[in-house]
Amino acid sequence: MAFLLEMEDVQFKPKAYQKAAQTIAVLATDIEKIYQENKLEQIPGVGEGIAKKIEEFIKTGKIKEYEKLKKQCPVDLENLTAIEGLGPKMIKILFKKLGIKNLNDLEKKAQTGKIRNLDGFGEKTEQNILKGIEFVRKSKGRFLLGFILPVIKEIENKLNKLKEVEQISLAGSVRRKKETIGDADILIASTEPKKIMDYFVKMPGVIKIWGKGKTKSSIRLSEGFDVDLRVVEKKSFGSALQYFTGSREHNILLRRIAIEKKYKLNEYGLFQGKKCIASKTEKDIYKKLELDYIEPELREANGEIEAAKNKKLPKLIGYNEIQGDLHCHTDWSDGKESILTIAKAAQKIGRQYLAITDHTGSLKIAGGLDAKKLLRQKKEIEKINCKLKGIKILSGAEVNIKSNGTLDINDQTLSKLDFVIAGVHSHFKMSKDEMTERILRAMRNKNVKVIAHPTGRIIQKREGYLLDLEKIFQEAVKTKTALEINSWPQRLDLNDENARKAISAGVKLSISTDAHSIPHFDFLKFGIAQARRGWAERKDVINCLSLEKMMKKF
Ligand code: DGT
Ligand code: CA
Ligand code: CA
Repeated sequence: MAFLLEMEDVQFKPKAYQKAAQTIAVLATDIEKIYQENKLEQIPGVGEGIAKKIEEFIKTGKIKEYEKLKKQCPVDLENLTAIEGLGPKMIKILFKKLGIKNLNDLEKKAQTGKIRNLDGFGEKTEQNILKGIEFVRKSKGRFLLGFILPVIKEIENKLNKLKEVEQISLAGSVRRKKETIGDADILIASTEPKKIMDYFVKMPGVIKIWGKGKTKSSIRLSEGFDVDLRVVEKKSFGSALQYFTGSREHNILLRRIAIEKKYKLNEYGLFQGKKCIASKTEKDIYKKLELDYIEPELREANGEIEAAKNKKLPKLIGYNEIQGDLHCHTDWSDGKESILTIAKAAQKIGRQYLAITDHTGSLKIAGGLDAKKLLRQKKEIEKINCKLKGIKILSGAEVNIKSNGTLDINDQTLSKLDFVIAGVHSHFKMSKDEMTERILRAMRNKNVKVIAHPTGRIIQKREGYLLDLEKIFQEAVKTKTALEINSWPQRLDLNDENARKAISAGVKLSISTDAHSIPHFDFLKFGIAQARRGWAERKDVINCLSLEKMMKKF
């Protein structure tokens, strides 16, 4: 509705629908239940008008106004709006002037140079559209780990309650914690596979059964992704887990090592002739191959087998080693909760410290703070620190790096804050040299302790800006600026590969959540997973340190 109304140039309503949609999407309770209790209008952002629409949808499965609007502009909104920089108003112009309804139409018109002549488009926009199409196509069919993991964990829990299940584990790319997932894989050990498969294919949420057998079944969930389930005997659980965790490339290298030793390795075990010499646990298998145990996050055929052979594997940072969070927002800018509320939540999950880093001045949509407000916030934080025990709240800011590399808050103010991070939030399309210079300059500001989401990429949405990362790493070491691994499932920036390069250049990382509300603290595990995939150890991460040590070093 928001998109369609915006196309019709309706004022205010699109924003209202968008806000309501965002709230509804993350409701903990089923909206039908809320409707039955007559409490729709208690949902934040849902007024009388939108409540009526929700009621209409629950009763009839349709919304008349939506159908009507859709007829006026029958385009594939979902895919067209997925293209970075293409908003509803532009999509309407493309439809009215060129009859573009979907990605294929769009591609054809862009390739033949038809778009550049439209008012307000130009050749550059046309090029960007073509890039955007390619990007959307490439990411099709894969899903964010952050989207899959909660759903698949719930299924794992349900299956685990069946009495026939002796052992269970997630496998495949979900277990390796890749940022995007093709399908989810689950492995079970049991002597009664049939009962498990019967249950699996009939679970609520299953919309398609691709196959059902004794050892393997495959389904699609209403969320749109597929789940493969394999059931094996307990005695080969370890070898099956190793096999189905992958990656394929890692397995190929591992089998090669087995062959060198005159063994045979498959999902049933490691064999010497006909004799099985390891199969119960993964550890047994790696050990018999004279390798140190390799954590799933490292199994990408990126040198981990060589390192395991030479006892040179990193001792990966653990999922419980982060002491403090160095990036979060409150209702002073675009966050949801007050400082006190979010601070208490951080304390409850065991954080020793939390930096409040609200947006600043020039980021108007995010309700950015100016210098005066920042200092007022600092005072407020001092008061809160007196009230709270066991956690220290740091006053900070997420300042904007302007296109010339200066910051949008003066140095004098910044020097009064405890912890300043800086990020690029505008003018993404600069040349590589300019963008690199821009960030280098920000790092040279001695108040800046961390560069937030350093490459600016959004998974499946936009590529990072052009950047000479080598130079960024060198300057980060020189100026003692940490680089962030932002834990948002769509960001995970730095990514695994860049984190690994950064670490080997001697750069320190900050793994933080960028929480805009309390549930976002849960994202931390995705940031840590990405760091582990980047071979990060505890010592590489500044917020594994106690507050005193961290502040002394940075
Ligand atoms: P995905 O689903 O695209 O995110 O990636 P994976 O790694 O989960 O791949 P998937 O689901 O096709 O298979 C899960 C694992 O099972 C894979 O990592 C390795 C193993 N595997 C599956 N099929 C084969 C195969 O044909 N050959 C080998 N060597 N391994 C396989
Ligand atoms: Ca998979
Ligand atoms: Ca699979």
